[in-house]
Amino acid sequence: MSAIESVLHESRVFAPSAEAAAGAAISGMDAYRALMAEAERDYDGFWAKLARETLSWRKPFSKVLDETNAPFYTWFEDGELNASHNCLDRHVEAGNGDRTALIFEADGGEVTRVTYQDLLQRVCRFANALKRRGVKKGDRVVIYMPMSVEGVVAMQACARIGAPHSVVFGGFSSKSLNERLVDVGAVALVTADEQMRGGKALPLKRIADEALAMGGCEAVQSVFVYRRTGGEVEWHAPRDIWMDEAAAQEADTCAPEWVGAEHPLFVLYTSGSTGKPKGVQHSTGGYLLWAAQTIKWTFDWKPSDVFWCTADIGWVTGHTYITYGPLALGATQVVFEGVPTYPDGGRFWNMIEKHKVSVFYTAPTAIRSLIKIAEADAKVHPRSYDLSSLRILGTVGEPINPEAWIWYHEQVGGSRCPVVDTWWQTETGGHMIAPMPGATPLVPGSCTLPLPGIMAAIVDETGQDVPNGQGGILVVKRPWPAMLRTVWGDPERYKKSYFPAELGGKLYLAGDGSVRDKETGYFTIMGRIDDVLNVSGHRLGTMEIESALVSNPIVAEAAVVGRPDDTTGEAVVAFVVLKRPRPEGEEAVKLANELRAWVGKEIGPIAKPKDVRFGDNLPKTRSGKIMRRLLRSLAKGEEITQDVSTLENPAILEQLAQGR
Ligand code: 6R9
Repeated sequence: MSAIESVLHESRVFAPSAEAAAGAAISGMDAYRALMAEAERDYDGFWAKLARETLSWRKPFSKVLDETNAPFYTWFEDGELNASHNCLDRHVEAGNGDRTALIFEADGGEVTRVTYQDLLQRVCRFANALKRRGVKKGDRVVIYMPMSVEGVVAMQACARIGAPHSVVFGGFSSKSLNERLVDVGAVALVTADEQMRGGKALPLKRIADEALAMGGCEAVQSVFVYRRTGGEVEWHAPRDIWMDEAAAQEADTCAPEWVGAEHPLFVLYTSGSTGKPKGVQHSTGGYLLWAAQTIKWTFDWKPSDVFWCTADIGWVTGHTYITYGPLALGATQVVFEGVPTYPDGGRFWNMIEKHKVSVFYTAPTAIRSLIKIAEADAKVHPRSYDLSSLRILGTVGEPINPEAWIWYHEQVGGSRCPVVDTWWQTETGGHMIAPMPGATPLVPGSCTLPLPGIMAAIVDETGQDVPNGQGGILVVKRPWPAMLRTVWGDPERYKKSYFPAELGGKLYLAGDGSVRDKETGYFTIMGRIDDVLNVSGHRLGTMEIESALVSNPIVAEAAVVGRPDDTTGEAVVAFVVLKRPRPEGEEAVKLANELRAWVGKEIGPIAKPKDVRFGDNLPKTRSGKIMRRLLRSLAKGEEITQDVSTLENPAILEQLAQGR
């Protein structure tokens, strides 16, 4: 049975325990339905109330949703606020300055605690340092940093002065970093000397120097460098400046820059179905509201919780569920520099025990890899640790197979903690379809129901609703506050990608396929319907990888598809035609490795194909179109049962099926 089939046949239901329901803010399905009904009755009123309760506004808004320039929607437009003020000052002002904001654990295990008061001062110092270097409201700052207190400080400092940040994941190559610096028009870059992961140092500053030297980003006047390891770096004075030295000269107060609710808080690049990544632009007010609100609902968050989201700040999950959401609520959270398997596969469980984590949020790919390790070695099995502090478990980034869900529930959560499977995207800003732990009965493999106010639905290719039980295209029918506002510098692409005319121009197209259960209406996500792969929860465009491959001088043509993978969810398979005769044997192995390294260098190690197969050609129709569905079957090792009569060169299938 395929993973999807096993999800669709899943009949186990886990109702909230009486205890979980009793202590929850949203308790029981009637409470959920009442919120949903409230949103349907008075959409503006519903959101306005949440925005007033959850955020602190410098100038109150009088308008809620404005649809006049659809699909360029605005929310709370005449309101003014500052994200960093909401995340820091207001907690300090309320007397909670001594509360721990961050429990930072480094790769090697050292722990640093930062209170809200400390964090505010550090953010102010760095905000002043940015200003001293001429960075002002509206300027873009790229952040290319390891997981660190400094990374959070850099993001919050940008928010404080109204300079939208664009965080680039530390695993991306110099070329990817260069493309993002150029596209977003950065005036400053914040990086580190090196990054530590699993005991290994990676030269971030060197990659950043390379990216800057590639050109097109001459507007970058300042490079702030966080001294993480003390490793050697090349220095370009006066452009380069140590982050600690810059901050030391500055005052520890900095008045927040009040911005309109629609002011861009950040731009985050993500893969789409064409070659070039899209700069997803988020607002300040609507985004921050949802970052905080979803933590209250999906994780039933309480002030006594110790929250831990294992994502990297380079992805949207790290933005919403590390830098913004938890801090907006005044939460205490763990921030982790390292990897789940270092020094051993018990690292997560050890940290949960040590820091008494109560809400734990991670990716299915991490769970799947830790299952394998734990089942092979009792010492690092979750049962060897005291995980009794856990209350709620969450997953994000990709579908979770019921087997992994059950293991997570039983072995990590002691059959006591609800597992919330959260479906959302870079573009949606925060959770969209997810259970509420005190209300929603859980079904492994299903993200259950839309959160209150989210009008998710499944439609066919013409935008018509399909009945439950019938698969289709996942859409959102009404705008919501945390939705992306545009694609940076490319409003046309925003319209075309997310509000396509074929669906009527009014439905938000998520890019995922989905089906709702006949009886419960629960959603199950069936994966992307476009040319986007999901490898270990990371989005990768097949076209992006293809263009990286064909930029290699020995490659004539390449086609990339995904293949289901037990650990990473999907794996990248590349079919390659060289400008020289098709290699075989050792030569093929050698060239495949070279091409993998090439892709690692062009995009980043996450994009490296797991499998590279060489052919004399690719399967094409007579009109020259590559038949990707055939390649997908070949990648899976399936027998070709499809109609191949339109194929120009059927013999090629046998060659490509053999692999290398
Ligand atoms: C938050 C994040 C978004 C894509 C999305 C979908 C997949 C995310 C999921 C899930 C099944 C879940 N996805 N959560 N699929 N179940 N709970 O991951 O953002 O990196 O933009 O990826 O990830 O395919 O469209 P992003």
